[in-house]
Amino acid sequence: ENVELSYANRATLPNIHPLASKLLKIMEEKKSNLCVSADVTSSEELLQLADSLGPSICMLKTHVDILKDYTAAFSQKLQALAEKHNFLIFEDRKFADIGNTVKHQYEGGLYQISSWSHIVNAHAVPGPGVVKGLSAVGKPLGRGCLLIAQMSSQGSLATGEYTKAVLQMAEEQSDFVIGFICGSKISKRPEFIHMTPGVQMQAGGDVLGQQYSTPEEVLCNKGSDVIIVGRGILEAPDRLKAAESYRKSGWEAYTKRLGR
Ligand code: BMP
Repeated sequence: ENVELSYANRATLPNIHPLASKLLKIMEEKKSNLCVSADVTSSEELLQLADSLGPSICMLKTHVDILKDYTAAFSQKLQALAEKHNFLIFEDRKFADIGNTVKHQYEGGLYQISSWSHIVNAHAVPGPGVVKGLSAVGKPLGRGCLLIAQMSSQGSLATGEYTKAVLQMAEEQSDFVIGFICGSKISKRPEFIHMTPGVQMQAGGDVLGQQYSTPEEVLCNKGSDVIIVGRGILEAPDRLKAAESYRKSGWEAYTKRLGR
C-alpha cells in the first residue's frame, strides 16, 4: 500500500529539490496549501493584497503582464513582502517557445522574471528544449519550474497521452522541474508538487470556459497538494476573511486525506 506522506515528510526526502522542500516546509509551518492568484491590474493593489493575505498563503501567483503600471521597484517590494510573510512568488508566465527564446523571455525584457520569481511554469508543447532554456537561466539562481500537465478550462487539449508525456519530461529534468499544474495527482513521486487552479467554494464555472472544483474535492479526492484561488477570494466582500476560509478548508481537506 502507498503510504501517504505529510508535507513535512516530503520536505526532507533525499532527492527533493531545495525549492520544493522550502515550499513544503512553508506549507507545514503556516498550515496553508493556499496559493492566491493575485489577478489585479494595479501594482499598488497587488502589493496591498500580498501584505494583507501574506500570512494566510504559501504562495502568491502573479500575471505581471496584466499590470498597467509595472516597474522594477514593484518587483523589489513584492520580494520584500515574500520575505516578510514567508511565501513564494510564482509568475504564471506559461512559457511556450523554443529554448533560446524562453531563455530571453525569462531573464530579460521589461519584467526580468528570473530576478524576482521563485517559480515559473511552462507548456510542454515545444518539447524538452523549453525546460532546458528556462533551466539555463533559473537553475543557477535556485529557481524552479512547474510543467502544465492539465488545464482547468473546458475543452483543454492537455489530456491523456499529452499529460503522460509531460510527466516523462518532468522526470527527465527534475533538477529544475518541481511539479505540475494539473487537476489531480498525476505522479506517484512524492518529490513533485501538484498545484491546481480552478478552485472555488462551489463547483461551477465562468462564461469563458473556466471550471471550478472545491478545495475538498481537489485536495482530498483528487490528491493535489496546492489550491490556486483567484476570483473566489478577489471578488469576495472581505478578501482576508475569504482567504482564511480557503486556507482552513484546504488544510482540513489535506489532514483528512492524511487520515489524521
Ligand atoms: P480564478 O480562480 O479567478 O478562476 O483564476 C484562476 C487563475 O489560474 C488565473 O490566473 C488563470 O490564469 C490560472 N490558471 C487557470 O485558471 N487554469 C489553468 O489551467 C492554468 C492556470 O494558470
